[in-house]
Amino acid sequence: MPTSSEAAQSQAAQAQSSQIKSSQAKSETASSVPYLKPGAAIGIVGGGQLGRMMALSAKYMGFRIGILDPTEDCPAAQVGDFQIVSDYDDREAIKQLAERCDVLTYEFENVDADALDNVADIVAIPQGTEILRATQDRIAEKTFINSCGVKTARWESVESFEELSEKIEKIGYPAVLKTSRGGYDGHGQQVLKTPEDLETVRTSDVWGNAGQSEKKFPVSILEGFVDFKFEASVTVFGDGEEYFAFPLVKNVHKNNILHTTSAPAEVSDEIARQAENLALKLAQGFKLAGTVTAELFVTSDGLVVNELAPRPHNSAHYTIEACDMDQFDAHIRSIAGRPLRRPKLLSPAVMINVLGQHCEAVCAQTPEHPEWNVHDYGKTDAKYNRKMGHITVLTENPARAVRDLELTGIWEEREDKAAN
Ligand code: AIR
Repeated sequence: MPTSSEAAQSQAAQAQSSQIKSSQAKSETASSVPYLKPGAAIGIVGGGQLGRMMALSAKYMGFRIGILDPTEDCPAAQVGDFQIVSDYDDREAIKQLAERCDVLTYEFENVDADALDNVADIVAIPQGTEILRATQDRIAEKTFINSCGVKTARWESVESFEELSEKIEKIGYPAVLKTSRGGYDGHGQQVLKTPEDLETVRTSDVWGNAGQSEKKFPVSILEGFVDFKFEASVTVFGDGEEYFAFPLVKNVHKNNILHTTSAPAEVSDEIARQAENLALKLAQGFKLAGTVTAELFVTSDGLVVNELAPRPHNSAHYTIEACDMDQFDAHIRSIAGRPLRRPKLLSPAVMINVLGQHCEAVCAQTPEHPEWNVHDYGKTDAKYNRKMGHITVLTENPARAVRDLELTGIWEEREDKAAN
C-alpha cells in the first residue's frame, strides 16, 4: 500500500486508466444490479435520518423496508415495515435481516464490513463492502482517491514519534495529524502549527502513551494544511455501469458540524466541470452502486478532496425539493436496478441544519415561514448538537436566503447552551 500521497500519485500515473483501483478498494459491485420488483424488501443497516429518507423514497417505489438499529422506533423504523432491534455488528441479527430481504444497504460507514460479507451469499449487497473498508481508514481512502488521479492534500502515513518528526519535515507546517481509523467530528485530530506542537502530540490522550511503547502509537496520517477559499461537496451515484453527479454545492460548518449548504456553489464553469469529473472518476474507481459524497476544498488552484462518505450525505438533502430526482431516490434506484439519469437542478436552494438546541425556536417560528420546507427526523431526544431535522428554502438568491435564516436568531451561538 502506498504510504504517502507521492507514492499513491506515482501509482496513479502508472495506471492505464482512471478506473484503476487500489488494492484496498477492489469493488465487488456486480456489473449490473438486478431489477427489483415492487414488493421486494430492502434492508437498511442503521436507522437514523439517512435511513429514514432512503426508506421514504423506497416506499413510494413500492418496496418493503426492514431496519436494523439498536433504538426501538428509530427515525427509519417509523417509516419502514419492520425493525430488528439489535446492535449494528450483531451477526445473528444481520443474518435475520438478510434472510428477510432481497437487497441490503447501509446508511453510515462504520458498519462491520465482515458481518456484511458473512451474509453476501444470502442477500444482494450491491454497494459491496470494499467501499466501506476504503472509507473507514483514512490511509486506504487517500490511497484510493489518489489512485483515481484525484487530488488530496499532501499526506504521509505515520506510525511513531520518530516517523512524525521525520515526516513533518517533508510535509511542512502547518499540518494536521489524524488517526487513520475511528476519529470523528475533530476527535483524533491535532493541528501542528510549530515544532512546539509535537510536544502536545507527545502528551495527548490519543498519541501520548506511545512514549512507553511504540506499539501504542495509532496508525495515523499527517496531512498538509490546505489553504481553501471555501468548503464544498459533490454527490455522485451509479449502478456499476452508469454514473451521474449532482452539482457542486458550498458548505459552511460550525463546530465541525454542517451548518448550511448553498446549491449550486458559485464557481466558474471550469471548477463545476472539475467537480463533476472527479466525482465520476471516483465512482468509476469504486464501480459504485449507490451514492458517494466527496467533501472538498475549493482552493485558488482547483479542487482538493478531503474525505468520502459512501452513502447519502447531509449536504445533498437540498436535492429533495430542488432536483428532479433526489439523492435518496438516486440511492434506491442505484441499488434496485432502476434506470438512472442525470439529475436536474430545478431551483437554487439553501439547506440549514436543525440541531437539538434549535428545535423549539424552529417550531415556534415555522408558522411565519411558508417558504421553509421543514424536515423533522422523528428523534425524541433533542440533545445539544444532535441533528434533529433540516430546512430547505428554494430561492433565486441563496446568499440572501442564508442571511434571512440567520436573521431569525435561531442559529446564533448561545454561550450558556454551548457549554452543555
Ligand atoms: N449519519 C451517518 N453518518 C453521518 C450522519 N449524519 C446519520 C445516519 C445515522 C444518524 O446520523 O442516519 O443513523 C445517527 O444520528 P444520531 O443523532 O442518532 O447520532
